[in-house]
Amino acid sequence: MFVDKVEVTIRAGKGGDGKLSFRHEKFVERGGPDGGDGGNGGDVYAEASNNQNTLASFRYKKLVAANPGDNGEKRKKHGRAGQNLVVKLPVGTVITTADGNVIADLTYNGQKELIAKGGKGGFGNAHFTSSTRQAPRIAEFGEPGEEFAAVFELKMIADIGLIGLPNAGKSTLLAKISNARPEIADYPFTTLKPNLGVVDIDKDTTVLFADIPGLIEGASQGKGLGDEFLRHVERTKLLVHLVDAYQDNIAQAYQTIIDELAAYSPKLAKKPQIVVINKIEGLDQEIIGDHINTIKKSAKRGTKILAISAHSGQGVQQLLFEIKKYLQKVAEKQAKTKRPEDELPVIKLPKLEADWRVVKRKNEFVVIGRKIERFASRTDFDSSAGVQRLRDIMRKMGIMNELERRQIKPGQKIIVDQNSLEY
Ligand SMILES: Nc1nc2c(ncn2[C@@H]2O[C@H](COP(=O)(O)OP(=O)(O)OP(=O)(O)O)[C@@H](O)[C@H]2O)c(=O)[nH]1
Ligand SMILES: [Mg+2]
Repeated sequence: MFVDKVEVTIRAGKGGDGKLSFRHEKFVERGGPDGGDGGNGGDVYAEASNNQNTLASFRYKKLVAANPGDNGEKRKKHGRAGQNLVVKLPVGTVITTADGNVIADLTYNGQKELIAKGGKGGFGNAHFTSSTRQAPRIAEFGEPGEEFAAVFELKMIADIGLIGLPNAGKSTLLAKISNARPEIADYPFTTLKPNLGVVDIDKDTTVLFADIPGLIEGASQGKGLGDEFLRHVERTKLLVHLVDAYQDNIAQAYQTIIDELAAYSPKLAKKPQIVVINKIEGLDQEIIGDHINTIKKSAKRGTKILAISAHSGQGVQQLLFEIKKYLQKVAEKQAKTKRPEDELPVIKLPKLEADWRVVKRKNEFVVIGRKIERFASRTDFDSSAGVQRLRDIMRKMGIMNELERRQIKPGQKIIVDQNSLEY
């Protein structure tokens, strides 16, 4: 797995404030309330896109924010809603909160997830006109948008894993077909850590290859560089198993890798493979044919066996063609069997909107709950009418009853969303 990771702040738009105003008409000293509502703040969405390959653009852009809603205005004019922000991220990005809770796991192109909800616009005073309250001197603040510290983590999962004994030519092949420039040399263990290369098979097919260090007999017991690098190809769709045509014992060279895969994980051993005999540029067809037959005897029935020269490029196009064909087959099968959404561990925000709790703290009572906190965030605590309305809402929600049951005394403080009001 190749990880790219950035920390950002996500901020949805604040809702616009409601307006407190009264109609001015000729000859009328003070008309009815006409303050419009604030517009809702913009939401922040994350969208997975194949056109995005890295998180590099977030290295310096640390704030990801949607626009706020406009404030309400006189003459019942509502504020305009803030524009939503759609953040394009590479497929494979996982978005978590700073403490590691998964918010969205972007696994397929075009997947779009809401990650932060904009604040609701506050009601203007025109909203509160009723027969009993003809001239309300009350307007709400817009609610803040959701905001949190987030981590974008891109786990690049290679489509194809290159495996084989040291010196088989894995890095040479990667260099031939991709943008990667791995180290290549005629001694074992040239590659010490995995290399990743992007391969454009044709104009519609881009494939990610992982070249890992060579395996030797006993790698599962720590011989050579060990086998922990196999972790990097565990989630690939296909393994390309390179065998050096100049090995004294082709069958054994092939079998060593098969055994080491099985020792690492039976699941990995079952992963589909294309076996590729490499370095054939100077060899007779007959010898190449013998090599292919040798491997055919040990390989599972139906295994594709090809011969190439990573150096000269002979047979490489055909290999890429076979890889493309195989990936298409996998994609078609996936499309038939399940929709991508089925396996998404997307965690939605809690739905406990209306729930609340009262906690006693020394001389004061703290009210916790999403809905009531949202009301509080929209309340102007300097306005007695605003505070009274919050009290009314708390009574309606049953919070006042609970406070009374807990023997709250007049003058004691009630804390909601870091604001306080007196009982
Ligand atoms: N003649 C010939 N030599 C090749 C070919 N492909 C690779 N080689 C040579 O084989 C040697 C090993 O190549 P690498 O690409 O480093 O092999 P590797 O499998 O990545 O090796 P490790 O990283 O050590 O596991 C180098 O000297 C290459 O030049 C080929 O098609 N023909
Ligand atoms: Mg190498």
